[in-house]
Amino acid sequence: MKKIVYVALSADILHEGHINVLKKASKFGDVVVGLLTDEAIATYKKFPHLNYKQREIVLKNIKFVKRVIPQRTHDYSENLNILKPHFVVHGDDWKKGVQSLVRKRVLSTLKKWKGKLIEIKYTKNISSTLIRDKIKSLGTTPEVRKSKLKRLIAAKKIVRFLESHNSLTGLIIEKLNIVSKNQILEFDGMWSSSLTDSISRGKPDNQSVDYSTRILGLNETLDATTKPIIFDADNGGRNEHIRHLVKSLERAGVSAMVIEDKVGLKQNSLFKNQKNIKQDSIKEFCKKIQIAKDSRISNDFMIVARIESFILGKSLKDALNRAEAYSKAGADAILIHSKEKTPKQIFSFSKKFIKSKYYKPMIAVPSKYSKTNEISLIKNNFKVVIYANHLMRASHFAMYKTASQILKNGRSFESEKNITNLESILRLIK
Ligand code: SPV
Ligand code: MG
Repeated sequence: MKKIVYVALSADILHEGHINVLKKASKFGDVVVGLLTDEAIATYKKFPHLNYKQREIVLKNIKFVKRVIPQRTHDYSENLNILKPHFVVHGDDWKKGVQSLVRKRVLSTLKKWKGKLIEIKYTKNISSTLIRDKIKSLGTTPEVRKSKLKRLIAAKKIVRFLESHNSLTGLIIEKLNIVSKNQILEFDGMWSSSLTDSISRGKPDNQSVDYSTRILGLNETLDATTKPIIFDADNGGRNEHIRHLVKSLERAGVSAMVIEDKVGLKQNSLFKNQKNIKQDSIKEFCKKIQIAKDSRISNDFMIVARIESFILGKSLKDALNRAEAYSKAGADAILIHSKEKTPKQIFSFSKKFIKSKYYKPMIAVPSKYSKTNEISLIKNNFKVVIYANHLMRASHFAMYKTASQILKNGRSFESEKNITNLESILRLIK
């Protein structure tokens, strides 16, 4: 009987380095590839371009591969304990960094049946990360970008969006990543906020800035980025206009449109006084959701219903009734908003809604209850978190401070330590 050789791969971008590993592995026996699922990859590195099925097809057709099985965690133990392979083969580039702990676990697991780890010399000057960066610089297509949000929701414990109001903020979201506890942390996409789109144009958040103007601005961000976008569409406007809005957003490659159940002249939901603001009737808002849903070209485009019951002082029961009705009408996700300092309202909602037969993924916007962290949102079954205005607030704070300092000192020297240095700004966009 031939020996079993286990190789774990993401196989999102295959290159000669992978073929080298697989070829050498096949010399030791039958190669079983543990193909990392989207979920497994999302826990420690950048989300794959291709989904599991697509990656599986490619691998199954490589002559050095005997079998492909899913590896559902970054850790190999589960598959190793089932397969008990004679060998595990990996490139020798995983001794340091986010993979080193996984390597240690592989070694200790293999010990149980005297399996061996074979490490193959890393192929120089080639890596998926290098290729990925090159591909990123080429950009993306609207279809690929649009489909990302659904995939992220299916694969990640929580999907993290941050507000963007221009290309520069988009680029920060696109590029920033930090390593913490053996994981690469990054934002998954951009929230196109009505509040910050308005403020950046010196207008109030009451639909003074129309959709066309906002989408024109968004186009610049689309040019500079590849991550998915959730568009804040206020209440979606008149029913007669929704079809055109959906069309424009889809064509641009936006992944989701959030519509809120308010009518009449809107104001921002975080204002204390919401006295003159009216909520739509369930019936009318469901009609709006249906129109939006019927206008879609692709199932990848998500219609998110945003419930303002808590903002307007209404009850949990009202919010739940609406959530079920909106879900039945076709909403793909529910954004439950609150302007309380604690997450009590939204957690009381999620506790009930998760049990509903009309359950849909829930989105939280912790602007006021900002002490609430992602771990507790996950525990309370939220799938998406939107940090809705923070890059705008950060830049306003820094700009105000710098402008005041220059006035006060009659020169700019004192502000140098608070601002990005010239060298970095010049090199920011290569
Ligand atoms: C926005 O960012 O414009 C929003 C969220 O709609 S909130 O400001 O809380 O209304
Ligand atoms: Mg808004």
